[in-house]
Formats: sequence, structure tokens, C-alpha cells
Amino acid sequence: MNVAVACRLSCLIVGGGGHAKVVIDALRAAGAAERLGVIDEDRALAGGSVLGVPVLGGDAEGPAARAAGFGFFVIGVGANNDLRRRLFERALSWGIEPLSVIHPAAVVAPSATLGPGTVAFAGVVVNAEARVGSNAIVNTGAIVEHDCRVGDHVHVAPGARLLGGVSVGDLASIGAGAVIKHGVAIGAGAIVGAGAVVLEDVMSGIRVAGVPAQRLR
Ligand code: JB2
Repeated sequence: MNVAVACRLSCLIVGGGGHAKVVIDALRAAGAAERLGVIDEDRALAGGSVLGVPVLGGDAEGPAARAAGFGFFVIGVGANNDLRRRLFERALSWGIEPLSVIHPAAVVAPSATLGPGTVAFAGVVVNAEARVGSNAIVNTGAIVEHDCRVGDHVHVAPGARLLGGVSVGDLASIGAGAVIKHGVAIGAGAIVGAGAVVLEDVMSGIRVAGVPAQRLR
């Protein structure tokens, strides 16, 4: 469900570190939910708060939070795509629904689509007929140009630019400020280093960096 129809609902943020803070700010800026709660496996955070949002406990509290009326979630862990995938599946198993969050300072074309649980932060542009999968992060100031295909659990880091028709497989990471040339395919689980300029396809699971990007061994 998109924030526009999730108003006045209760939303859990799964993970309470740095990424979660940006998620909380985006949820608030979008007026997305009346009540927020964080769950985090770090016991030291329990009973405290993140940007004023109470930390309810660890993941074991998920079902109780559901029973207490939390019907939606956003994954608040950023850096590790595979952990984010596992947390997404865990939260689904609690019977709650992923919320997609678009910061009001992001520009998402009417013909573009963002999947459930995907976040688009301030300064993002997602252009015409681009498709972004579920539980992805389009981080601050990133550009996803027209006709791109971005998979599930992908992280497009701050300031990265995917030119028209780029495809990015599930679980891949595009580093901060990287540029992916028009039409290039980035395979599932691939990692593109910060500032790389990618001119050719990158196979699944491969790590590349540099200008022009080269495979790292
Ligand atoms: O299994 C878990 C789990 N594992 C770690 N369940 C839950 N509910 N929480 C978990 N965590 C928690 O995620 C940690 O205890 C920690 O509080 C949080 C991760 O916070 P951290 O600030 O270390 O990373 P992050 O992923 O929020 O942010 C990184 O990635 C972002 C994309 C940072 O590098 C940011 O600077 C970056 N913008």
C-alpha cells in the first residue's frame, strides 16, 4: 500500500539504526502513519527511542505488535540487502503489510511503479515507465531514469544515476554516485562501487569499481 492510502495507520520500522532515521523522517514528511514503532535486535535500544519513535523490543515482538494494531511495516535496515530480504520475509510472516514510502521531495513519474515496501527519499527522481521492485531503497538524490527495471531488495545509494533502460537484478547494490550507462544490465546480487562508471553489463554476483568500472577480484 502507498502512503497516500495508509494515512492514520500504524507502521513498524524493522531496524533502528541510521537508515531507520531517514525512513522515519520520510514517513513523517509524507504524513504516512499516525503511530510509529521500531523493533531492533539490539537489546540496548529496547525501551528507548529513535527520533522520538519508541523501540518496542526485538523481532520476537513482531506478532505482539501486530496484535497491538501495527498493520504495516518498512524495513529500516539499509546496508545489507540479504538481511533486508530476510527481515522483509519475517515481517510478512507476522501478517503485516509492507508500506512503500515516497518522500514528498521525491519526483516519481505517474507511469513509474514502486513495489511494496520500497522507499524513495528526498531528491530522488524516478522517471517515466521505470519499475522498481519490492523492498528496494532509492536513496537520497538517486536518479532512476525512464524504462529502468530495478529488482527486489536492491539498494540504489545516494546520488547514484541509472540512465534510461538500465536493469538491475534482485539484491544488487549500486554505490553512492555511481553512473550506469543507458541500457546496461546489472546482474542479481552484483555490487557496483561508489563513484563507478559502468559502461558494460555486469554479471550476477560480480563486484565492480572504477572509471570505467572493472571487475574486482
Ligand atoms: O535481525 C535484525 C537486525 N539485525 C540488525 N532485526 C532487527 N529488527 N534489527 C536488526 N539490526 C539492527 O539494524 C541493528 O541492531 C542496528 O540498530 C540496525 C542497523 O543500523 P546501522 O546504523 O548499523 O546500519 P543501517 O543499515 O541502518 O544504515 C547503513 O546503511 C544505510 C543505507 C548505514 O551505513 C547508513 O549510513 C546508510 N545510509
